[in-house]
Amino acid sequence: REWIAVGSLEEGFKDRTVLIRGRAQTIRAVSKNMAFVVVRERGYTVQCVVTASEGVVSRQMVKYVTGISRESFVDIEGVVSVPENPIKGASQQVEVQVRKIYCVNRSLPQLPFNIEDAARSETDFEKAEQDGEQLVRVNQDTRLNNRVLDMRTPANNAIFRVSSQVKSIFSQFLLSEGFVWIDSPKLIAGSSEGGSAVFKLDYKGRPACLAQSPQLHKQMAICGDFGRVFEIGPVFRAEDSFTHRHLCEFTGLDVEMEIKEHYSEVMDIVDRFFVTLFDTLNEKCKKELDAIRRQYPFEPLKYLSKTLRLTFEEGVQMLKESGVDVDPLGDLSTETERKLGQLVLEKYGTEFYILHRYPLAVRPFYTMPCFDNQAYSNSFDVFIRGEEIISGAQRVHEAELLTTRARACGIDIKTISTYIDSFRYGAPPHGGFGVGLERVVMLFCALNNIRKTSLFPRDPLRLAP
Ligand code: ATP
Ligand code: AMO
Repeated sequence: REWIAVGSLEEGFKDRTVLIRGRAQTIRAVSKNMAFVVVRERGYTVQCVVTASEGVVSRQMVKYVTGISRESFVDIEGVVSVPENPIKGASQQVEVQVRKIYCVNRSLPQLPFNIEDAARSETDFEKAEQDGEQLVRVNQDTRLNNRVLDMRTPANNAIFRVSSQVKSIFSQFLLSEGFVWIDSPKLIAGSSEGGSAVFKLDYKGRPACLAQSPQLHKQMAICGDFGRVFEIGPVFRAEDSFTHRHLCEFTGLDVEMEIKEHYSEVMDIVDRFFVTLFDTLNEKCKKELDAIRRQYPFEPLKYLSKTLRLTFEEGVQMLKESGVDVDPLGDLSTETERKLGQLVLEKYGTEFYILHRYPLAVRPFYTMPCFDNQAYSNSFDVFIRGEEIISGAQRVHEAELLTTRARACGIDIKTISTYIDSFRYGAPPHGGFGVGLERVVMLFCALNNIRKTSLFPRDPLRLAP
């Protein structure tokens, strides 16, 4: 007798007595003497057969089993067998002949939706339509209102395992490159990115807000001589409209580092980190990516071993040549970013690239202007499948210029005075970038909505669960 994970049950266990714990996903009575229970654990399923037989399993036991509600937790002791025909409706190709079954914890009998329904792919729906079958669709709001149930589908469970790997690879990579892991405050006096998208709150009688990014404090850590820092933490944005890629709270992966000569040193880190990330995910998360792909089919991301870098001007030129009219000193709209992504894919064969030297006017106040042309800046955005996942730049490290730039961008200097003062005692040239974790996972897996990659998404209407 040994506890075995459902996902590892295979032919090698034939005739062995095993103990499994999982959820009763479906319970089906065939007769008074026989019932099937599909048990699910961490997205893997196995069919368990309860057959009444003298001295082994009683008829009452079969009846008891049919009374267990779906999603209840059960412990099963049984013998592994290998059926002749392939098993439909379970991931494991062996069965467990039940000897004992114990209901550890019961679910309410009425579920908001069945997990199998929430786990279906578009292909399942198309096939059912052809076969004249009616399948239940579970819409996004129902899923998110019952997120705990929704997380139980194999694809969703896999998404957050991938997300966990991204954070792990990010921290391991940066620690090995000599970065120090910091935590900056989330309660701050003013906006850190400029603009109005801040959540205001009362801090013991004083106005305060939730940090829009760790921007100011990660730079202050550089002034504190850490050389290279990173952070993984929540970022709050009071977004006031709905898109497939904006949340009001997301996880920021932030980096800040001294620069010796050029902001390309920051892009080098982006380049090496992301190539490592994609390689490692493809290698270590095969099972998870397959589980996601079964419900949401996607092509593996195309990326180069050395990340393509284009200047903003080159991007504008490519767009113009393809007939898209863009302001050479303005920002790119979501639509033009997508178009440029397509053009880059056609020309360079990559869906991951860096666009740098953005016009200064469209970047935050702390961005360093280009030395050779003040209309541009030492900044960059990074794209996956035509959508932004990173903003980064060299920063202004001189207090007077910083003050002038902040004023020009309409920032109330009083709210950032301690930040500006930290540059008055000598500051090294530095730069960094911020990555949106949920966007990286969404776009790596070509998912269509950021709510799929946020465990408990916060958007303008959603504050629960
Ligand atoms: P960043 O914060 O670095 O700018 P982002 O992806 O939010 O990252 P924005 O520059 O804010 O990019 O926006 C790019 C485009 O996305 C805008 O031109 C606009 O079309 C669209 N957009 C941004 N925010 C919203 C929003 N809250 N609602 C609708 N559309 C938005
Ligand atoms: P930015 O505002 O571009 O830059 O944010 C960095 C990255 O965070 C993600 N992101 C979002 N993800 C989900 N919902 C949102 N509302 C949202 N807004 C942004 C994106 C984006 O690329 N301080 C700078 C970074 C830096 O220069 O170091 C900053 O915050 O993936």
